[in-house]
Amino acid sequence: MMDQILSRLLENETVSGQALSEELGVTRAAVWKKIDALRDAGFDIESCGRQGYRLNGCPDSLRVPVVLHGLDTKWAGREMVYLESVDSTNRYARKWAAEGAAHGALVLADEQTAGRGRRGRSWISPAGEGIFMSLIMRPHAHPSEVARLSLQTALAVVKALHDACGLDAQIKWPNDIVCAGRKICGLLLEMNADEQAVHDVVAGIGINVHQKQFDEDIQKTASSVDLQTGRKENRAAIVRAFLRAFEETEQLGDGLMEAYRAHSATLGRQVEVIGSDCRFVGVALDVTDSGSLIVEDQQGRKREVLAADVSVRGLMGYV
Ligand code: BT5
Repeated sequence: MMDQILSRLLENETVSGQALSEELGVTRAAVWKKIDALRDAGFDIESCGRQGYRLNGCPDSLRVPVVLHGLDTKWAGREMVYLESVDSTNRYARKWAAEGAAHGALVLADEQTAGRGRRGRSWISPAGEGIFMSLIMRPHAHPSEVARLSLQTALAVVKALHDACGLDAQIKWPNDIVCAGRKICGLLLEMNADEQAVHDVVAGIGINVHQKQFDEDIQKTASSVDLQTGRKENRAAIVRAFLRAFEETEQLGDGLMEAYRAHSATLGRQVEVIGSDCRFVGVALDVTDSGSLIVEDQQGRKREVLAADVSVRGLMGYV
């Protein structure tokens, strides 16, 4: 009911308590209680006598009506769930996908208590500080084509940060978004497929937005959007920009690889490839359509490196 009241307040200049109570089939006292709860959550709601209520200001909230307000996408985020706290939005989204969530459904959380990184690593997800979201897709694709979605997701995040915050971020292969040499976002794509077909893909995106400091182990490698722009950015605006950018990057067709290369922090750099059974230094030359990195080693051999297998470190630091 809180979200229904919130969307009326976002859509109209003033909303009468009477109209709300009739529409929602509850007492005016019940409406008043919810208005109070919204005020407690930071929404600036003015009571204007008989006219009812007016919304004068929104906090930095990821509640569904706030994110939907001004969203102009066709399919991305047209269905959305917001959770104040969840173990992992990817875990939640995979379950929702298995239960039949639509293509484009989005899970958003204000906090994750067990945010997941790749290969059993964790993603630090403090309440109110970041964007933790998972986009569910049902692509008509062969499992081998899913890598493209990973490149597309990375590009959409870069575009969103540019459009919403004017930030120039880059993609550190395979799945980090970096700015000034530090990680501001990590991506985790998980798919549910058999040999012939992909049933669903969940693209998990964790963006550091408001953090001013980080846990000791990531202090030297992590940053946040606010630290980079020097302003307090708006999380809902970034989510909307991401959903819009995701649909736009879908239209790129063959241009996707070119756009990806243009925003790569890895290509043309000396890198150290660290795998479970190999370790070598070389120059990153290209990323293939299937998402592998082509590295020329010191013997001049071109080696194809799969994202799932290795970590890549720049010789001069993290990127
Ligand atoms: C990633 O893994 O970068 C993927 C992170 C994906 C997180 C999103 S949040 C929404 C969705 N739901 C989930 O449960 N997950 C996704 P990886 O490349 O393995 O990087 C993990 C490593 O990054 C950790 O081992 C830390 O060293 C570092 N790290 C952890 N939290 C960080 C943070 N908030 N900012 C920067 N670095 C972090």
